[in-house]
Amino acid sequence: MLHVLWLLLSFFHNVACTKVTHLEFNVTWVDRNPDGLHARSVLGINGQWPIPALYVTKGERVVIKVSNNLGNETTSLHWHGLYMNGTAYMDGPPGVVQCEIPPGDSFVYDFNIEQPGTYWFHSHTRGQYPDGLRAPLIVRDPENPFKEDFDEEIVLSFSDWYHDLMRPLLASFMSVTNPTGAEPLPKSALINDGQNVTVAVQSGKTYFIRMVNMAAFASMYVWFQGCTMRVVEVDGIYTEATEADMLYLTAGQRYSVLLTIDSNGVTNVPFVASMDEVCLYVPERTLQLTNLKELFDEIPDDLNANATGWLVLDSAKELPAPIEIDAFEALDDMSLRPLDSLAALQKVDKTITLDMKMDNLGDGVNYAFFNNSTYVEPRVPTLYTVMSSGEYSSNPIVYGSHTNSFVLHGNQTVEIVLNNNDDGKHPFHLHGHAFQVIARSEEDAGSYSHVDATNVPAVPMRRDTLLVQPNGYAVLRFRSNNPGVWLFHCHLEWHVASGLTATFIEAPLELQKSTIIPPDHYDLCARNKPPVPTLGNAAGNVDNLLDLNGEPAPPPPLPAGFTTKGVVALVISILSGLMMVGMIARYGMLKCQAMEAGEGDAAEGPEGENQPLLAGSRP
Ligand SMILES: *[C@@H]1O[C@H](CO)[C@@H](O)[C@H](O)[C@H]1NC(C)=O
Ligand SMILES: *[C@@H]1O[C@H](CO)[C@@H](O)[C@H](O)[C@H]1NC(C)=O
Ligand SMILES: *[C@@H]1O[C@H](CO)[C@@H](O)[C@H](O)[C@H]1NC(C)=O
Ligand SMILES: *[C@@H]1O[C@H](CO)[C@@H](O)[C@H](O)[C@H]1NC(C)=O
Ligand SMILES: *[C@@H]1O[C@H](CO)[C@@H](O)[C@H](O)[C@H]1NC(C)=O
Ligand SMILES: *[C@@H]1O[C@H](CO)[C@@H](O)[C@H](O)[C@H]1NC(C)=O
Ligand SMILES: *[C@@H]1O[C@H](CO)[C@@H](O)[C@H](O)[C@H]1NC(C)=O
Ligand SMILES: *[C@@H]1O[C@H](CO)[C@@H](O)[C@H](O)[C@H]1NC(C)=O
Ligand SMILES: [Cu+2]
Repeated sequence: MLHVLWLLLSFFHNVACTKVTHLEFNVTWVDRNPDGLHARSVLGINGQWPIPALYVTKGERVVIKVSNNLGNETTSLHWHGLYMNGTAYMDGPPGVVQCEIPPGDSFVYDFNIEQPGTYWFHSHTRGQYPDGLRAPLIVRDPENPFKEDFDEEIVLSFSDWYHDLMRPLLASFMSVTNPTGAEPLPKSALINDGQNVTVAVQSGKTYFIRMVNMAAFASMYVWFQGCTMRVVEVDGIYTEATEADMLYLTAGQRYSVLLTIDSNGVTNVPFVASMDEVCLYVPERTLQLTNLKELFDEIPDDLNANATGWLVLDSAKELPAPIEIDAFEALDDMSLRPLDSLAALQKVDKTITLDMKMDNLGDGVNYAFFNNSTYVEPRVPTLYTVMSSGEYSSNPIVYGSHTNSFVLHGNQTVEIVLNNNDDGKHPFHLHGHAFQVIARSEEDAGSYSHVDATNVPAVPMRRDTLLVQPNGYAVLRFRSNNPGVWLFHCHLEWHVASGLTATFIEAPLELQKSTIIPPDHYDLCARNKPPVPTLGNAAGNVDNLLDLNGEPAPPPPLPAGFTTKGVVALVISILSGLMMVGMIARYGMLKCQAMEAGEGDAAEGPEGENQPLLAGSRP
């Protein structure tokens, strides 16, 4: 029955006169060395990496068959910034709107593109996209309001790059030996997944330059030496042209600018992507990291924080090194005004206040929390719980105790108050929407107080990914006019791993009525190993939707009175102990060698005995 309905639906879908683009993405490992310092496996598509930008046109329908030929990892794709209006089940995150695509398997994404602008697509499988599975997604606009103002388009992606693969990095990040949650540091900055990029330009022409930060962790300052840009798009939203000499892009953010190449510019123009090092070394976290590093006598490698490219007017002339600058002064995105002048949403129907922090759980590992709750993927993908829970779908309990789930009624004005009670900067991304930014504090402003609500900008900036300052706040508003299940999470991939995610279930009853999940989505779950249930609540309980027995859960809290500092002290003392043992062992070994006696056991003994102490306390 479902199959027939689905066929009928797709038939009517097809007869409408939309252009349909069919693509096949064969996801495989390929070997690359993008910073020239270290060759490694990266995730490519159809044997290509860098993965070329995907160009589509507004109004088009795309059908993309993704085949997972990785052999040793599952995968999925998310279309960052697209509203997926009517096709929430194509949004991508496993455990939320679909199941993982297992190795050797495939899955079809099929959706209409209704928004123009600069987007990107990336894996939404745990920790995967920084291994390379990401690329810009450009939606061309036949009615681009700036189309008279430029001659050609340029796409630039920025990224941080790690020499190790994400699997081992995640294991060391989410470990009792890293109790402060210090994030692994990248090795290099990349532009267009490489370095020393040159882009041919002509004097007197104006370029529409689309920029995407696809990094795992690093925010980037970006500037074109000696040039002033005019910002015209932020995360898919056209803005009134706004001058800027420098931009700041967090992971997940995009900007488009108009840049005119001055006819008296005689030389080639360097442009730089420079990592915000303040966001890489969060004092509270790296303080401990430094101690541990010192303890291990491990000097961090040089960080290649800057990537340079050139706009080339004359390829016969030299590519000058960029002039070192002494201050980073980027445009404040709060000053941007959407071109459609959409006024601030007033009369808030529902406010969700989220206090975020990082802390340790009983396994000694550092996690991230919204109101003391860290995200753990439910047993049943949340969208499938919506579809199979009837009227209970309006009760947030069915989505589990560890998914930070909030049910939104349709067509309401929703406000998110986000208090960042952490010392780090966090870029927050909402799926399925662009939000208005009603307020964003400076660093150390403390929590938002509704008394501050007097200064609402008349026409607030809208985007889908926003930087929130350390120990500061942000207030976001949007209309719940897009039934679906949408994640709200920090876009630093490390913090997704540590649980900094919430789930918005938007208009679930309407979703049930308006949506038929394509049958191959459920089939994919059945082919997962082990199979993923697609019915019932977060625990997969069908009979009693309010019974969450057996739901996936985080480790228990630390014993009362135990603090992060305590864990750090403990870990340091254990590690120091191990080092001592190690030294004794090495000393012993030397002695053994010197004596050439059969006492080698004594040398290896202590290490052998102590190793499990650490290994055993890992999750
Ligand atoms: C995907 O690429 C791999 C490696 O090149 C190849 O062996 C395989 O046949 C391809 N699969 C598809 C579905 O194209
Ligand atoms: C880019 O140029 C710099 C400076 O010449 C060089 O050190 C670096 O290795 C180059 N990067 C690549 C990937 O070739
Ligand atoms: C998966 O395969 C790639 C490519 O062969 C390899 O580099 C990587 O280490 C493998 N991952 C694991 C966890 O074995
Ligand atoms: C990167 O560029 C900034 C700004 O010019 C400069 O201050 C910094 O020293 C550079 N970093 C490196 C590692 O060259
Ligand atoms: C989160 O905690 C804050 C502070 O206790 C509280 O005001 C807020 O209502 C809580 N949010 C939710 C969604 O429960
Ligand atoms: C988190 O838990 C602590 C300790 O139980 C409590 O003091 C604090 O108010 C809670 N925070 C929120 C935002 O609920
Ligand atoms: C929201 O408004 C749209 C368009 O007016 C309508 O189709 C939809 O049914 C409404 N949804 C709810 C839950 O009221
Ligand atoms: C989704 O579609 C509905 C109906 O066309 C429309 O009212 C709503 O504004 C759309 N939502 C978004 C986020 O585009
Ligand atoms: Cu974060």
